Amino acid sequence: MFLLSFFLLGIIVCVASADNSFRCDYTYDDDVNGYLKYQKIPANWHDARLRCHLEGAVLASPTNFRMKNAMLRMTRANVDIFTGYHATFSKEDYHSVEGLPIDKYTQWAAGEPDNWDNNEDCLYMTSSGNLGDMDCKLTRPYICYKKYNPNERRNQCGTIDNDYHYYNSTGSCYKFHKVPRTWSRAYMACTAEGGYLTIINSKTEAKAIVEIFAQNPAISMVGNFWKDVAYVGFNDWGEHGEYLTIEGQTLKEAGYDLFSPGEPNNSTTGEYCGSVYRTALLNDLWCENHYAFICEKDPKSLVC
Ligand SMILES: [Ca+2]
Ligand SMILES: [Ca+2]
Ligand SMILES: [Ca+2]
Repeated sequence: MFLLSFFLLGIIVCVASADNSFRCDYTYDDDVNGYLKYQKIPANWHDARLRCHLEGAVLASPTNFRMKNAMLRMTRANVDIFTGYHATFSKEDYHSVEGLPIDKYTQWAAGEPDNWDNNEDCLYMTSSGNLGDMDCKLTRPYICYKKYNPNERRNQCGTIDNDYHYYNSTGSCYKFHKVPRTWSRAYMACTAEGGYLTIINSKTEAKAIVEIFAQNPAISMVGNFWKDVAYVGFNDWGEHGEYLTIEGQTLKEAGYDLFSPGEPNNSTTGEYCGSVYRTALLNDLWCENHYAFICEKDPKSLVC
């Protein structure tokens, strides 16, 4: 009996971990050979696409009968959701974000598609499974989809993203993002990955930052942006002077407040966002410009 219980428990644990091998906020659905997540907070289409992408998934589209039904199982009554079908690249040429054309069995909602005011390039799906076109700037809930890949496993940082590396010296994992973003989008990217914009808590952690930069020389980054600086997790809320971490502590309270000489200088037009130089010395920076950034992640936290 004991052995049987143990065996059954083993099966349950196995199934649970298989279900959660991507992220614990996604649900495995055998019908679609992958994981789905209902994003209940409405977003405009471009933000919806980006959030799914940053979570390691894609904005889901009803590309076949099974996918449509799986999506409808998650959709609430009388709520329209955004799909990944769009014509934002070329008017009327609707494709999913994976590049698939609209399923030939698609049923349209009454009067749709009508490209009203010549301003409707994104497709929604009603809770009865019919599609319509709408303004991409409006907001709707949406679903993200991640296809199952047997070669992907969570690493010691609790994510399938192998750009996260564990540092013994700090007990944290870090990812240096070479694709530059604004501070706000950098914040979004780190959060979507289950981490946060790095908070430097000690001189030891500052040393880790120097090492991380060293592994990401300017020449390894593509694009025309300043490559000797990266956004991290502090900000002064558009005031000037009192910097707080994204957890609300002063830099001193957080454990590290060494600015580069002459910084913070609130350079012309205003610098309100936190960054760090290759030296690990801090700097204030223009929030709206695009720079590299460093995410930090607690290895014990699974991506949720
Ligand atoms: Ca319409
Ligand atoms: Ca830290
Ligand atoms: Ca500055």
